[in-house]
Amino acid sequence: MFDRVKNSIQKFSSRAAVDEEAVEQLVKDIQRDLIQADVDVTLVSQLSNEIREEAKQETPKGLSKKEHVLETVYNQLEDLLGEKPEIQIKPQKILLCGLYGAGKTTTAGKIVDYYRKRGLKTGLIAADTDRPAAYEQLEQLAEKAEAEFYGEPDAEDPSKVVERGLREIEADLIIVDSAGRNSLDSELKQELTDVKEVLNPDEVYLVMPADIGQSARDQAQNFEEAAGITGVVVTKMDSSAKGGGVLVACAESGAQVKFIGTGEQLRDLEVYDPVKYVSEMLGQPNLESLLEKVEELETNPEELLEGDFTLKEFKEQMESVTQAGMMEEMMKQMPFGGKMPDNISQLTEEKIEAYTYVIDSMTDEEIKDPSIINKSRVERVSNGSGRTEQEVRELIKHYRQTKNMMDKFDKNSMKRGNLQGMMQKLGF
Ligand SMILES: Nc1nc2c(ncn2[C@@H]2O[C@H](COP(=O)(O)OP(=O)(O)OP(=O)(O)O)[C@@H](O)[C@H]2O)c(=O)[nH]1
Ligand SMILES: [Mg+2]
Repeated sequence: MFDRVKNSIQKFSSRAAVDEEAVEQLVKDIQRDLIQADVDVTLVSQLSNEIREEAKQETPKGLSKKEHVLETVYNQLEDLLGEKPEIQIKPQKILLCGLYGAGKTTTAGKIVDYYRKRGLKTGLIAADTDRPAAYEQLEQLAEKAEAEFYGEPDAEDPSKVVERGLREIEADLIIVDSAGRNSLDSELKQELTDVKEVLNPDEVYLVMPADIGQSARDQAQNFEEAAGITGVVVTKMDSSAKGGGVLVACAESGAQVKFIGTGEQLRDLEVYDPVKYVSEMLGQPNLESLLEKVEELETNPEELLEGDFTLKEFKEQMESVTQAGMMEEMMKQMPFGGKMPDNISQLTEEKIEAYTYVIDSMTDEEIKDPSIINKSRVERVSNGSGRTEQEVRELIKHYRQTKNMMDKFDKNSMKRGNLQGMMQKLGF
């Protein structure tokens, strides 16, 4: 949905004149985009009317007609997508529930990973006593996410497992993974009630996959009645075009989306941020996701120093800054001020495109450790990418300079507890 709406908005933005016909075209395009994402038609129709009405009003001082329309679209989309949750990094017990295959177990691993990276001691309890291998699946995830684990391979009563797990595990943050069902039947209701009684959870999150579209609304309402959910995790946003529909449906039913899952790996979890989605759709640069990343690094500086900042990350970083078109701006805000090596701040989109080809011609090994790229490798990469050897060498140099800078940045500014100072330096 987000890409589609973004395209429609770009189409509108590139118009020379904004007249009634242009607004109508934009409304039609966005209608189609939202309906394809399985957003409720009544809501789509309301949004369309709001945009049409607002566009007829006098343009506020200081705005062009185009900006006025875009601002209206922005506000409307933001309303549709609900609020950004407040995710506190504090000790708590979370129960995950949902239907078969929603992504509960995977999400359990992702959430403990998220909190561990932010300094909490974590634990997982396997309360899915129905599905064979559920125990092993969670145990493996616990190992990957460095969480404590409690489960009983042949247990029958989930609430008993939770009771014993709570005694065994010593952690700040505990997640209980429950069993799925085809539907929210009386058995599942009872099971959740029993588990809740012994666990006394701070949060009960309903896990739903993006592809269920607007039926998320009824599901959220039913689980709310049965289990008193305090939030929702929408998974598989990466593999469905209906994610937008789920997000809108949740906002409508009053269920707050807390996290979204964007892939199968532990790191593929994001705090739900509607403002970010909307600003991305409207093509505005966004510092918030950068800050998220900074925050993650702050409690985990080893990862950066261990060479996690490979050419691949470098490429992603380059792409994100040019997309936003604000390399300069961003660099000015950084703690090292204007001390950026000149040639880094002179990165042009053209150059970055060239670099992208160069990186695509490298082997995984070379991307991980560019220091192995000797003369003959430079030659090969140059031939493969259709770029000059000079450009290949230049890229490696840029990468090194950036990595050095990141290392310094890390050591000086990201020490535990120093985030606040850093935020201030960043101008927040
Ligand atoms: N692409 C993608 N796949 C996901 C995501 N979250 C989970 N999956 C996949 O979805 C499948 C089901 O995930 P599980 O975590 O086992 O789901 P579950 O709700 O625990 O399933 P049951 O315990 O059988 O009810 C697995 O193959 C996961 O890898 C996601 O955000 N993106
Ligand atoms: Mg499971």
